[in-house]
Amino acid sequence: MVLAGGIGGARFLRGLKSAVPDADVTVIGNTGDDIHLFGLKVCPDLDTVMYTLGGGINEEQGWGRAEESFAVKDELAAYGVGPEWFGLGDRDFATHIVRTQMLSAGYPLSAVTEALCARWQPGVTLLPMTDDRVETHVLIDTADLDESQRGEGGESRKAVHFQEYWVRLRASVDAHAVVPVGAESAKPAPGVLDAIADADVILFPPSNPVVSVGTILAVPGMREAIAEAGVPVVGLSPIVGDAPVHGMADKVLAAVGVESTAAAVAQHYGSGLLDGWLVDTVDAGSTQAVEDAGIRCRAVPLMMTGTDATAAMAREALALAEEVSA
Ligand code: FO1
Repeated sequence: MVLAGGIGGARFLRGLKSAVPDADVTVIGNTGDDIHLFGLKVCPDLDTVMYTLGGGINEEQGWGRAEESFAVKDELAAYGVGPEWFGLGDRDFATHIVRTQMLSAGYPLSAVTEALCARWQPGVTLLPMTDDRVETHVLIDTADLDESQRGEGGESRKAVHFQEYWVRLRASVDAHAVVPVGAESAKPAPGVLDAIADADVILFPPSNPVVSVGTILAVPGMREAIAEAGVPVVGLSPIVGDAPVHGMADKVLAAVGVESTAAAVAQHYGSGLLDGWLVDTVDAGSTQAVEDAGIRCRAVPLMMTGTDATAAMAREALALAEEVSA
C-alpha cells in the first residue's frame, strides 16, 4: 500500500513495480490538487500515476501526456478563455472529458478512476483518497506578488487554489497556510480503509509531505487506520541535502512550520505514524535525530535517476519494513 502524490509518487511506484513485479500494490492517490477548469474535473495526481505506470506520461515534464499538442488550449485562448497558465493538452483533455461525463452521470470518482485505469492498465489498484470534493488552497500575501501577478482586488491575505500557487506563481511567494478545503468532512473512498487494514506494508514515497501525503492524511479516519493497521509504515525523504528533490516542497513545509530537512520531515510525520524512514546518504548525519524521535532510520541513495535506482530505493524501503517488524 502506497500513499502517493504526483510526480515523486508515480516515479517511486514505477521503481516499486520493478522491484516487486508480482506484488499487489494499492495506491491511495491525493485528490487535493484537483481543479475544475473549462467545466471539466482535472485530477493531476491520479492522472500522473495512471499515465506514468501506463506508459503515457511525458517523461521530461513528469506530468501530462507524451506527444502532446495544445490546439484546444490555443483555441480557448483565442476566445479569451483561460487560464492560460495551466497547460492542458489535447490528449489529456480526453481524460478530463471522460471523467467529467462519468461524474455527471452519477459515478463516484473511485469508479471513474477504475474505468480510466481499464485503459491504462497501471498494474496497481489506484484509489482516490476520497470521492468527496477536496481542494487544497494556499494562503498568500498579495503584497508579496509583483505587479504582473497581482491582478485586481485590494486585499492583502488571499487564498489561491494550489495549482495557481504552484503553476502560475511557481511558489515564488511565501505560503502562510495550506488548507485542504473540504477534507474535514470527506470520507475515505470505498476500498481505502479495507486496503489499509489488509496491507502488509505501508509506504510513503518521496512525495510532498504537506500537499500530497499530508492531504491524504487530512481525510478523517486515514491517519487512525494507518496507525491501527499494525503493519510497518516506512517513508522515503523527499528532502535531500536540505532541499526538495523535486518541486518546491520547502515553501509549503515552511507554512506548517517544518524545516526543509530529512529529519524534520520524519519528525513532522512522527513516530505515531512512521516506523521507518530512509534519508539520502548525504543526510547520513541526520539518522540519529530521526532514531531519537523513535523512528528507525537508514541512509541510502535516494535520487530517482532511473528505474533501477528507484527500484533499489523501493527494495531498501521494504527491507527496512521487514527490519522494523522483526
Ligand atoms: N505543472 C506545471 O508546472 N505546469 C502546467 O501547466 C501543468 C499542467 C498540468 C496539467 C495536467 C496535469 O495532470 C498536471 C499538470 N501539471 C502542471 C502538474 C501539476 O500542476 C503538479 O505538478 C501537481 O499537481 C503536483 O503534484
